[in-house]
Amino acid sequence: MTAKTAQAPAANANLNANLFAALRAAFPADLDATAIETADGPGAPAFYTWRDLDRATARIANLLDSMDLPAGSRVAVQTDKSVEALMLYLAVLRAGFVYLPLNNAYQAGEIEYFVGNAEPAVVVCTPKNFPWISKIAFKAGTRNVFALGDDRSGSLLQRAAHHGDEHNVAVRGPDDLAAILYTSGTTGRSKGAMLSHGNLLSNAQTLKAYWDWQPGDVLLHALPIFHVHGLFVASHGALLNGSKMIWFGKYDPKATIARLREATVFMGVPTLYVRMLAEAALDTAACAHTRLFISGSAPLLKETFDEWTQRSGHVILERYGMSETVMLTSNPCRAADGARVGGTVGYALPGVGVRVQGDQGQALPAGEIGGIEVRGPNVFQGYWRMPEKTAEEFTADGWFKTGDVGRIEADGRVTIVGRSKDLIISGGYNVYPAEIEGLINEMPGVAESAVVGLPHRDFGEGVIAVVVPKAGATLDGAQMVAALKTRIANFKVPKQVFIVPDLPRNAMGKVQKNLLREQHKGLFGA
Ligand code: MLC
Ligand code: AMP
Repeated sequence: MTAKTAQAPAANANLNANLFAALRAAFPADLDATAIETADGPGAPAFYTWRDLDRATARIANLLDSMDLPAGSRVAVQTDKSVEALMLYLAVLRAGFVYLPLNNAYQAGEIEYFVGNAEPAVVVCTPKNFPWISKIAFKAGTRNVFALGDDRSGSLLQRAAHHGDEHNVAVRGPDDLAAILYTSGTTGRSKGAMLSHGNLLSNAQTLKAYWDWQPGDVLLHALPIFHVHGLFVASHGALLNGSKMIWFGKYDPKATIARLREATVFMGVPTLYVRMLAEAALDTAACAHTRLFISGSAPLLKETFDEWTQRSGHVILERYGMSETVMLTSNPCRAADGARVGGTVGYALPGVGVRVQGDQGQALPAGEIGGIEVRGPNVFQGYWRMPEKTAEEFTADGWFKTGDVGRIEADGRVTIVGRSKDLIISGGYNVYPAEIEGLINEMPGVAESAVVGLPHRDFGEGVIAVVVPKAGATLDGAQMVAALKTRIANFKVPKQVFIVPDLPRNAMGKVQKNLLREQHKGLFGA
């Protein structure tokens, strides 16, 4: 990490690898044009100009600078989605600190872990959650806790208003940290994936070119901004192109379809597409203005891909990425680069290496299935304060093991066929069975449990738990669900709990989760 140099000498501006400097340089010449128009939430429609983005991020960056934080300080943020929350992210980059976004579904136990592990110098939360989050933060040694509501309320903006609206972007090198994204592991607690300014900027620039961002493009932004897809892929894409965003605080399929008539680019997890397809209003006329529909974060079912083609007249571009690497592969955007093929995630992005290795780490021929490994300027700097975990996830020759399983055809096209990591992806959010099983196993009367994902019409996969009571104990599945809701983010909570006398095991004593998935596969009607 470079020393704190918030006041960059103007002569060095071109040498600054700070991501914000590149985003700011892409603002259009007309700073009074609309950068973001809100489509829902308090005060909608609200219009934010590029000048508003510049000034508000300057004020917040000046506030951060005024606190004399050590270089590399983390700013942990759990707020609702709002334009001001995006400004806060940009301001943290601008001031050269490290942004740590937290899903707003996380409960106290989860927040306690993240704050304890990352030791942020600053925590920002909603006014509603301030009483309990500030307690957790102060206990962990964080001295600065601010509130930010989705209606511009809270101490963050009040304090920032006392600061100037000009700010020299902090000079940062490409390897300096820009963000930490917590991502769970198959064993143990969540790990913080450290992403640098260079990781994020190189990926954003690659996607700008590969997805053929055009002058006049307008992005409909309907994803949460706590994860890679909404925060980086979508926001950076629009900002780096100087493109306007139509901004939804909450996803609503009807309202989204109505606003597609003004948007040229849309990005969503598969559930967003499934929900739009359930609306009669989704037709070729509604989609006529949009040039590019992108899907990722979870597998897009072939039937969703086909139905979308038929109903909208557009072929979805599916791409593949992860928190540790941002985007890795993509189906082509331009017809000249090839066809978009449903069920595949396309080709390695320019500058990104993707290979498939066998169990013994041997190279596999085209078409054979193995572990997907990647390298490139987009691959993260390691897990926060976990050098051993980081080392485990890289091969001796420097490739990152994604934990995804797939194959690469002779022409380079990648298909994901499964995961070696025990991971469920529900509505685009990751759920690690080990975390949920750990909590269930601690409950009174529980002998053991297995958490699996089942095909789910809406979420792709839906979480269930199969639980064995201790001898003589009586368990109530509904009560267990209610108890879990107070402890973990709601999307991780099993939709149903089955109480059984024992779990199926193989000869080695390992729980046969595939049998549980088979037994319950029709539960969610998929
Ligand atoms: C909400 N619920 C979910 C859920 N989301 N259940 C399972 N899986 C989910 N993803 C449940 C809640 O627990 C709640 O149940 C009920 O649905 C209503 O909650 P809600 O918050 O009102 O739901 P809704 O707004 O409808 O949210 C659904 C959604 C949301 C699909 C819009 O999940 C979403 O925005 N997903 C996108 C995730 C995303 O951005 N992923 C990108 C990760 S980045 P109850 O019982 O509690 O009332 C990444 C890398 C990459 O993966 O490649 O991009
Ligand atoms: P996260 O850790 O939340 O960033 O999730 C990353 C994981 O999401 C990847 O390792 C994949 O398992 C999965 N993923 C992302 N995009 C796709 C896709 N297009 N198809 C299948 N899985 C995907």
